[in-house]
Amino acid sequence: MIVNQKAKKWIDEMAALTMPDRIVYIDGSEEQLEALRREAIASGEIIELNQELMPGCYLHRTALNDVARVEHRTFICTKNKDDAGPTNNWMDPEECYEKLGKLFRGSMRGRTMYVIPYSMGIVGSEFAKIGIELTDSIYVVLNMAIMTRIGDEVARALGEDGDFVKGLHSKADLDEENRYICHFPEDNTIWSINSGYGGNVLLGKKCFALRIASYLGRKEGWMAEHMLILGIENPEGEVKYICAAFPSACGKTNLAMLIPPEVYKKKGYKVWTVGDDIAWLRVGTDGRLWAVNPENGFFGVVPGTNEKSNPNALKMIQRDTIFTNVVHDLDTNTVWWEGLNDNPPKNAIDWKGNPWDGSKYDKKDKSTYGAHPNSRFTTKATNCPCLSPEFHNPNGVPISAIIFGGRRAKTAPLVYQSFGWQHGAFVGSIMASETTAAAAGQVGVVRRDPMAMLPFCGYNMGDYFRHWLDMGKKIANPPKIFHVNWFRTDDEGNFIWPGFGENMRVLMWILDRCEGKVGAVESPIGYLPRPEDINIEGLEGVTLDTLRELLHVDRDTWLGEVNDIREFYAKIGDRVPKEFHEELNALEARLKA
Ligand code: OXD
Ligand code: MN
Repeated sequence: MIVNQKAKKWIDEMAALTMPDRIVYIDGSEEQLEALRREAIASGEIIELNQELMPGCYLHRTALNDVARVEHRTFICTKNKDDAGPTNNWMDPEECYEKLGKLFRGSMRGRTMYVIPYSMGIVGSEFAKIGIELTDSIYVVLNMAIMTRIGDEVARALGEDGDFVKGLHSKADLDEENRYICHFPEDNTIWSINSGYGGNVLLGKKCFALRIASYLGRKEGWMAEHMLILGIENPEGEVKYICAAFPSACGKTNLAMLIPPEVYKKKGYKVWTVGDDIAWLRVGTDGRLWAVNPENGFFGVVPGTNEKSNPNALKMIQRDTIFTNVVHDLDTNTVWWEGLNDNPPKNAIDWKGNPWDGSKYDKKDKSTYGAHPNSRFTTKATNCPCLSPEFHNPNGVPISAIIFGGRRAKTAPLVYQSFGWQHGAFVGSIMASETTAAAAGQVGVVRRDPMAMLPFCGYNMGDYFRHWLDMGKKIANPPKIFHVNWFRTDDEGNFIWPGFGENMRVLMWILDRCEGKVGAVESPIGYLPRPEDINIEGLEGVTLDTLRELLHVDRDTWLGEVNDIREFYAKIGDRVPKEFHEELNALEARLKA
């Protein structure tokens, strides 16, 4: 039960606006969730899958026009336009409340409003933050129950006068033209209307844990980042932790759950997953940077998940999982997606709800695909076979290395190390990647995506860069900062590096660098590994020559990058720290030397 006075008043106001028939408070109990599942099955909102083969698994299909985050309809509403900055869409807060208020008015008529108290981070821990989401979607309730900690224990932690993020969501009528995902960082508020896609409506995730939290982090002296967190345990049982930022759908979940190659496994190395998408970082009393994963589950991209790419993920989605927009195999009442195996079902329904015959599926012809490229699983963190025991530690884990990465066919080498925190922050700021299906729009275009935060930074990107530099000054023992690129291709467009579990070989070089155990070659862009320092034992098809190719830095291509970055900085404007311009000039000078 909610006893918080501000919350009660706000819920009353939002109910008066949206006019639901009923208000149901979500207590977090299994009985209540089960009753909601039954209701959603009866209405067709979710389909119950084969409970013998896949216990606790369900399938949901979104509307056809509602399959990804909508960045062009996502707004940061600050009083001063410059505080949102040129990389965000902006609306004046009053204008936005008024405009969306009209859309929300009566939008829950005939429906139930669910009140979900949720915590990002371990309930009641020093670093956790509380939100309340009001929604008219059972799908949202069921997903929030997986992705966050919800219910009575959160309402108790909120108490009578605690602060919380106010999240209002209505599917309304899923009208694309009136779809808005709006953030009001100055009053801890999120309004989302006319969507049912996870990234737009599970308000704890991108909206709160990144956009609102990045704003709060700057105010309060910590950081909210689009990063996975993993631990590598050596044969002596010591674990070192790494955070890595990649743009959406570039393999964060796969890297977070990787299985070490045989050479490492037999020596006793293990990999532990702490998080796959979001890290909240703060400076510990020991002067190191500590990370927690504020989420409680994984909302991952399904296509491409298989026994080779991510066996841990495949295992964890066999039970207690909600699938969205994958193929429904009618013979077995299970699910299928592109990249799972070579046996697509013949008697099936595709993500659009149409009959689908897998014998007509042709890998080379996307029009024959049955699952949406951004189809998703939602599953509890505790389902993950390699979940770190530290996942439950409210203090989080100390970070040895930060990795930035993107999907680049040519420019970026397999790995390089920055010269220090300031240069490392600069390396993060110039990140670029070829776009994927996680956001609506054209796929395969290169776009600058600083720290993988372009769609998720809740304030001016220039101020965000400054915050990175300020944080660096507060960390006595800062993590070392690296950049990786698993996606370099040869002239025929084939990936040169095998990726997946083999990426551990690169992580090992990174950790060796952190511990001063291995040398490096200084290049204009940073420290590069000597090819012989990347362990390729037991790796077929990769030779020292392959590594030389993967580590090659082409000066002309990079001088082209410099020009592109200069234009990008100009777009962000005069809040880009002068230190970053100096780093860019220094990079150019080194390339020309
Ligand atoms: C995600 C995304 O869902 O980045 O994690 O789009
Ligand atoms: Mn993400």
